[in-house]
Amino acid sequence: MIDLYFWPTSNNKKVTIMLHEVGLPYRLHLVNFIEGENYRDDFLALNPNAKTPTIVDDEGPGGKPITIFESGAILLYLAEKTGKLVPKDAAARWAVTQWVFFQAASIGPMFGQHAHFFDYCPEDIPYAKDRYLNEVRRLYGVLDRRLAASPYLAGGEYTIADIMVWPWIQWSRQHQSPAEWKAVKAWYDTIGARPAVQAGFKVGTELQKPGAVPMTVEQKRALFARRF
Ligand SMILES: N[C@@H](CCC(=O)N[C@@H](CS)C(=O)NCC(=O)O)C(=O)O
Repeated sequence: MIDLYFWPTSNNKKVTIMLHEVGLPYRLHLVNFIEGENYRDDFLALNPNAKTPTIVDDEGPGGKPITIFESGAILLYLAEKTGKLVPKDAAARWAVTQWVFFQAASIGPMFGQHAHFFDYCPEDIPYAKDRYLNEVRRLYGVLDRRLAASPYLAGGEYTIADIMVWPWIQWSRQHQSPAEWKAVKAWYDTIGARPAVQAGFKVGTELQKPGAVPMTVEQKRALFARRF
């Protein structure tokens, strides 16, 4: 059985979507990082980087338990464990790996900083807003050109590369128009129609309802200005 340490965000939803796609059962453990639960010793023992998602699979390689953090590594692990959502052909597999890294190294950090400076930063910093909005726009362009030429990110098949990126598309929050990025929009709708994607994305939504977990200015300061 897989234990998933989770809070409902885009990085975490990649893993719930994947688990629903491959049909593996899992136990959900909420780690409320707004309250700093990710800095508890028991969680740091699983992930020294103090971030969700993190999984523990008690039936890892050789039948031994394994702990994995970083959503990209988790998806690669689950794909290998189940033989699903990564093609067997070596060249096709490298295409998947490349787009998985692209999400982890570019989309995640840049879209994340955009969200930080637009939605959470207690100060208005026009330079930072402009820098990250520009990066978000540039990356939508990369996705759009790719998806105009290929039905899925890594080629002809739906793979974990698509699962890495899909939960990060948030049109209005990112100040992007589906009418401008037509290939991204078509791909987004195709993937969003998959029952496993809908089931995985729904996990934890009750915690995201406006007012369900309101973040105070103090919590924002504690979360983003933590010092060690
Ligand atoms: N690159 C990591 C990013 C993980 C990450 O940033 N997780 C956030 C939630 S989306 C988190 O746990 N933040 C808590 C904190 O920074 O204190 C991944 O893809 O798993």
